[in-house]
Amino acid sequence: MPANLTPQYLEAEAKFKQAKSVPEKIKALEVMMAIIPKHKGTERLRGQLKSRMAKLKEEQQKRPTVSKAEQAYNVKKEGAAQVVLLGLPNVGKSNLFTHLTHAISEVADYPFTTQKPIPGMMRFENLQIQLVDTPPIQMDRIESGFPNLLRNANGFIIVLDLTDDPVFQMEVILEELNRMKIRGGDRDSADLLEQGWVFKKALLLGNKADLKDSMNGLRVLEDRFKNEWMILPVSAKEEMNFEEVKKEVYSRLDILRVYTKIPGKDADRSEPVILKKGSTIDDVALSVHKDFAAKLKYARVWGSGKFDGQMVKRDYRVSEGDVIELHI
Ligand SMILES: Nc1nc2c(ncn2[C@@H]2O[C@H](COP(=O)(O)OP(=O)(O)OP(=O)(O)O)[C@@H](O)[C@H]2O)c(=O)[nH]1
Ligand SMILES: [Mg+2]
Repeated sequence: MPANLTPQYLEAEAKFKQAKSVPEKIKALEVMMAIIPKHKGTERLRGQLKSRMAKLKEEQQKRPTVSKAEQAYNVKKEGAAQVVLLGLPNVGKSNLFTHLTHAISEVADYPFTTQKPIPGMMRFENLQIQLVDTPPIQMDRIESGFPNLLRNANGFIIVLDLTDDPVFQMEVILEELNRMKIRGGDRDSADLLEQGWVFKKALLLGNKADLKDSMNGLRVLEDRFKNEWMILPVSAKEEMNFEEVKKEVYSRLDILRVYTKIPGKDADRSEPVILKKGSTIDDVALSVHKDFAAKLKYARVWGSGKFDGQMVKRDYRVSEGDVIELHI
C-alpha cells in the first residue's frame, strides 16, 4: 500500500535529517510523528519513527549531568587572582575586557554576543590578574555554572552602561546575585551573612562615560549606591580611567606583594612574592622553599619595620611592598 506522504511531512523529514543535536532531532521527529498520515500504508513507517524516538530519548538520558555549557564555566585560575566581569547585554563587558587584557572577545552592537566565559590576563604593575569575560546576565535565567564561577573567583566587577538606566541594571544584577546567594560590594560584611551565602569584594564600573548623556546616569547611580560600592566611570572605547580600575581591582583582592633580597644586594622589584593579606615571615620563607622555612632563624625588613633592616621573627606580619631578607 502506498504511503502517500504529504509535502509537509517530507519537509519535516528533511529537517530531521539536518538536525545535529539530540534535542533538535527529537523536536523534528515529534513533528513528523504528529503529521504523518495515519493509515494502513504508513503503519510500518510509524513504527520505525516510534522506535527511533525511543532510542533518541534514551540517548538524551545518558548524557552526563555536567553539560558542555556548564564545563565552560570552570575557568582555571591563572596569575595572582581571578576577577569576573558581569553585566546586562551590550553594556561593553567584552570591549572593556579586550582593552584591559589584550585577549580576544568579540564586541558587537547587538546583545548576547558573548556566549561563554573567556579568560584573559590583565597586567598591573609587576603582576598579572586574570579577568573573565562572561555572557550577559539575564533576568531569571542564570546559566547553571555561573554561581560557581563567581563563588570561586577572588572578586568581581559589575559593568553598567551609564547611558541606559544604570540603576535599573544594577537592581536586576543585585536580584540575580541574591538568587545565587552572593553578596558583593566594598565593605566586607561577611560576618553578617547567613549560612550558604558568600561575600566577594566587588567594583562597579559605569561604562560608556565618553557619551554625552552618561554623566546623569553616573549621578543617579552614585546617589543610590555609593555607600556600599566603589563606582568608577570608565570608557572602554577611550581607555578612560584604566589605571584607576587596575589599582582599585588590585586593592580589593585579598593579596599583597613583598620582595625578597639576599644580603648585600638589592631586591628584584620585578619578581613579587604574592601572599594573602595577613601573611607572616614564615609564609614568605615557605613561598621560597619548604626547607628554607624550617631552617629560618630571623629576617630583616625594609618597609613596614620601625627602621630599615629591622630584625623580625617568623610570626611578623608583612605589609604590601616590604623587602625581606631571610636568614637561615
Ligand atoms: N561609546 C561607547 N560604546 C561602547 C563602549 N564600550 C562598548 N561600546 C559599544 O557597546 C556595544 C556592546 O559592546 P560589547 O563589548 O559587545 O558589550 P557586551 O556587554 O560584551 O555585550 P554582550 O556580550 O552581548 O553581553 C558595542 O557596539 C560597542 O562598540 C564605550 O566605552 N563607549
Ligand atoms: Mg560580550
